[in-house]
Amino acid sequence: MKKLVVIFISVFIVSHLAAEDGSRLWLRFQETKKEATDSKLFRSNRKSPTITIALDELNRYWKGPAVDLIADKKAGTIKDGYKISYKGGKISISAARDIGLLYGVYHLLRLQQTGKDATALNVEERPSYERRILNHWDNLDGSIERGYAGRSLWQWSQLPDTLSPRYEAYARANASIGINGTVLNNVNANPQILTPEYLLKVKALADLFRPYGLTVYLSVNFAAPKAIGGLPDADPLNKDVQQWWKNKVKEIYALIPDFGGLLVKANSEGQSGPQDYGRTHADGANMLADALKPYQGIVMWRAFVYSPTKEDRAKQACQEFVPLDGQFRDNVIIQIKNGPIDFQPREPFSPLFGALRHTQEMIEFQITQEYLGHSKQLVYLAPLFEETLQSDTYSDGKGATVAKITDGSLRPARVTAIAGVANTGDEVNWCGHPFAQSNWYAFGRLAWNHNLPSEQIADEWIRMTFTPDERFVRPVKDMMMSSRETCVNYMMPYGLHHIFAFNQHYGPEPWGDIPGGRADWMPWYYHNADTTGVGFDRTATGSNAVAQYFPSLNDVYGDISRCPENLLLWFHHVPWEYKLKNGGSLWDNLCYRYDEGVQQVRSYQKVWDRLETWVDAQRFREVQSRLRIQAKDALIWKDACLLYFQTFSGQPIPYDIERPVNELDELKEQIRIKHNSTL
Ligand code: GCW
Repeated sequence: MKKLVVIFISVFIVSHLAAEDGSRLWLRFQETKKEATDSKLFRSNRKSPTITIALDELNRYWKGPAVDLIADKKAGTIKDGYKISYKGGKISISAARDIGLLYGVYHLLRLQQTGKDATALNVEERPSYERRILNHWDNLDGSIERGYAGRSLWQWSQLPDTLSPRYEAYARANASIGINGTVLNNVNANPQILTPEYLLKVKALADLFRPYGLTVYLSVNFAAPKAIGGLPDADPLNKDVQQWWKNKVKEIYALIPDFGGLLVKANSEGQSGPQDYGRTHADGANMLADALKPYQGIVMWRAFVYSPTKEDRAKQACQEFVPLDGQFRDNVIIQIKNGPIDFQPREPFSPLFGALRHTQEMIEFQITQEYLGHSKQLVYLAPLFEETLQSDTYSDGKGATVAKITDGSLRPARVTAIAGVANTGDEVNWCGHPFAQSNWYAFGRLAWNHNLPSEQIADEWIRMTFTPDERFVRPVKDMMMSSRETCVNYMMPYGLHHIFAFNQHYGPEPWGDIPGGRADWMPWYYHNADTTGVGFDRTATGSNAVAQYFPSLNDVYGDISRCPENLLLWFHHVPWEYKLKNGGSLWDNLCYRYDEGVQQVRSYQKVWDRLETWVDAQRFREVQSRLRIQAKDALIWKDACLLYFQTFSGQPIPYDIERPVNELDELKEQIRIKHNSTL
């Protein structure tokens, strides 16, 4: 009998929770049953499509007291900000813009969903950045560069006539976390996006997104005037080229009056740019800025530029852009990746932050996990984002954090913005890994408030996405909060970087070499392992990249005894027997770190398996099977890196940790086969 009851209960739990496929993201509000007259509980002094959405959300999901939405140009709120107050049994949300009211409604729903008290409120919110933008690396053929959650959400062949219901769901998800811009296409841009045919498709999306406050931007190919405009060149000083862009921008604004602007990857990784014509990045950016200026559009010009010269790749962005400081128009903003190389598991912040004193700067994060385990590994990225934003650049003495440099508080800025490379695709759960949704969420929340602790964001997300029950929230939060460091441990501890398998950037390939290939794409370029030690000497005796940082930070980074250990091999070539702060040698510590990473993933498996009763069957299994993959892959990372580096260190792997279970030659062969199958 007892057994039967147990079976009955577990069947009940499973079937009760089984309906979840992750498609609702963190927006798992429960419909409230209201009488028709209840809609009077929610009122606004203004009508607009945005306010209709806000009222509808309240009607469907809000269980608390009556809410007034007060649109008031003089509400005293900044930009998209809002105020929420509670008086006489009623909640009022006031905002200068309609979108502020919608954001306020999502604030209330978030409180409700996370089990927080939604009365006794006295809240004023204002965004850290005016433009909070997703960058989609989506191609027009439906593929996504570095996308791991299926194909593009944009069904270009069916647009503009057929509109997928996911477009609106996407806009709503973004609005719920304050994201207000989206660059629809890959920075490796197909010029076709600017043809009249595609612009009509873009307009259809812009029209759908507008009520959710989501503005559309496009990436453009600098050579477009040549590629689709029939001009002989794309020289930014050529009057015909300038006129072509002016006409094109006019055409865009005639279709999309609130179009946001253009994103450009120029003279980088094979993309064309002004340097093709002996012009500078400023010449190129300003030409586009002049075309956009009459419509209040902006240019986001990427600083991700490097070429295979003898110069350390980490130095090249500063070398290119610092001499141009002050030459950019006031509607240009330089979009800088968080680190000087490329979205690695850990990098120092890019030294370009703060180095441009008369040029607006924005940060670009990567939400899609190109270098952090794709959609197979559980890695919560908010601690990485937070680490960079709170890094002190010392550009203006102590306290000049990347956050303050980019949000306009340290230096006046006409445009403030932040970008994240999206991790969405057409998979049912949007992001592939159920936990990858947390990275989209976290990016939005940090873009709204860059001082939010990543732990608080994780807490909110878990409660909304799974359950507010503490017995679930606590262990899952611990797992998320340590997950980025875990990934660093089993992939690239102590500042190692870019030792990934060529091109696919998933597994390890520290031995990787393509004879005659670009040195700056080869792992050995970055790790420099030899019998004396490992790491990239970026001090004065090496590339001297440390000199690009401000004093006193450059002294710290440049001094092996003061350099933070988590960046040691980024800045120094360190002898294998060098003693770290704990007294152990670099080699021994490296081994312990890799092993620790493996053990941490195994501990996540244990944590997750114990939580089965709290999660619906589908999402439970999806996470469970991905953790199994992650555990296997962490072991591959450890064995590959330790066995490979051991060929240089010549030292034993400390006897108190698990022995490698893979042969180096077999690992090399496996990766080689993988390469061939993806070619
Ligand atoms: O990280 C590298 C990626 C490229 C990407 C490039 C960039 C869009 O491997 O796929 O191209 O960065 O940011 O431009």
